[in-house]
Amino acid sequence: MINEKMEKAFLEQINAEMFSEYLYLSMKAYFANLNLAGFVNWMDVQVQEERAHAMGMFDYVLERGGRVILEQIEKPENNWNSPLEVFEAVLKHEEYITSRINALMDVAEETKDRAALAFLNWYLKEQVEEEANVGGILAQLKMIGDDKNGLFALDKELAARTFVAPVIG
Ligand code: OFO
Repeated sequence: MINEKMEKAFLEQINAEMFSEYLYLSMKAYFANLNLAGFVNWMDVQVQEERAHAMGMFDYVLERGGRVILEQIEKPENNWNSPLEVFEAVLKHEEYITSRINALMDVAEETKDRAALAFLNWYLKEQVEEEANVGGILAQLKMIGDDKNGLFALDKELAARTFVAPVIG
């Protein structure tokens, strides 16, 4: 059975993952208005990944005999000045999520919940990947600057991303 402190931390993280989904959905809409189909696709995959992250924890809490109580999801930002600004916000958000996963692992350590610690390892590795992936796109956007052809080439590249349902835990 999951301890109360750990359960609370997981429920807060489920909310944070659902917020991530909501934020990327908002970014997807932003790119749709710019007619950048590849960026739209990239965000769509991101949305699906975030739902999978949330559901991984949702299922885990239930598996450990806990109760899942859902809270309100915060309103996401909906306006940015450029694709570069969006990806700066994505990186900042993912760094924040990484810090939250670390804090969750601190709770697992404090409460000697080794099962939760092992489970959270997957999320920690996922964050390393997410930050690297987003950091790469951000670097490309910085290089592209105001070059429209560069932006369209990157859009084409991002159109190739596909969602693969993760095996969590
Ligand atoms: Fe983007 O990794 Fe979950 O939130």
